[in-house]
Amino acid sequence: MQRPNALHTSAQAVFFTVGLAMLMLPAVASAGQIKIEAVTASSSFPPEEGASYEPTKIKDGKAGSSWVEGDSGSGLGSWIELDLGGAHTVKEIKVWAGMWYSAEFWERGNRPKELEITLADGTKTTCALADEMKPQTCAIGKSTTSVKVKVKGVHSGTTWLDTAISEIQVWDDQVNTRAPVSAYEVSSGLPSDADGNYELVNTTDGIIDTMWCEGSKDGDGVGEWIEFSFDKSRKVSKLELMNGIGGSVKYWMLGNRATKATLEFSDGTKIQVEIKNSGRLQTIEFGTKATSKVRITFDEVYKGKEYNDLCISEAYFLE
Ligand SMILES: [Ca+2]
Ligand SMILES: [Ca+2]
Repeated sequence: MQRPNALHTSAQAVFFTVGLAMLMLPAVASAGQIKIEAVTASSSFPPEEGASYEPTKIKDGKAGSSWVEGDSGSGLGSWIELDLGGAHTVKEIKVWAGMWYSAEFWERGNRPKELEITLADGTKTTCALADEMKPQTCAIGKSTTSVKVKVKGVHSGTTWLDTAISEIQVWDDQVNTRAPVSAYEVSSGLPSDADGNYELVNTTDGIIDTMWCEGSKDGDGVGEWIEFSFDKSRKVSKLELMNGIGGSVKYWMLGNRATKATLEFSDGTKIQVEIKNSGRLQTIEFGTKATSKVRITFDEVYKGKEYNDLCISEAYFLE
């Protein structure tokens, strides 16, 4: 199983992934997430072999694309500044540190270890980042029109001296209409491979090229289920879903997509819904339900051209 950001060192494969980026959706924003209007950086690594590392890669909604600094040395002192297009109360930023193109690339390049965060009024804070291939949060708690992130320490990669950040999300203190998920359960899951993991939590990260994939050996996804438990009973009425392998048209075509599913709520009631065989984020309305969890059992799939695994890239229940 390969993801759209799978590790292919051939220039052609890299070019293909990057070239398709323009055809795909922008980042999956939601209430609570602040749109980054523009980005500037101290430097960027020059494009090579068809792949590019410019500052906007930090806000394209894909973990598989990265901003990589192009300063001489290890990247200490390099910075990227996010323009929020106006004043927002920023609660926190979420950082995908390092090159998430694949687990191997992540190991090979430098990952920030400490970030100095400077707001528009000059306020500075520092944020320590663990050396883990997981999104990490830096608390802010202030109103600002921009967030500047400077690399003050690095976890050294095994091959490249340059420091990368794959994605940054900026969150405000507003109520998010997407019901918060406190626990995830699945009928099966594809094991982690060189490209990363396929855990259900990937469907609620706002990143289009991370996903859950079922892991049944011979099955095509029919009968498999995913379950989202909320922190408390929530009144939900819509499911926002990105079907299949997100992030690239080519890989989307290769994997299975769902076309019909049954939603089961905590009172035991069930509703069957149709799911569009589309790579865009779709909204499925099912009437208002007060529930503390929803299980989605897939009843029907459309088979992809190569991988007989059903994948879902994003899934949110809206209040
Ligand atoms: Ca990115
Ligand atoms: Ca995702």
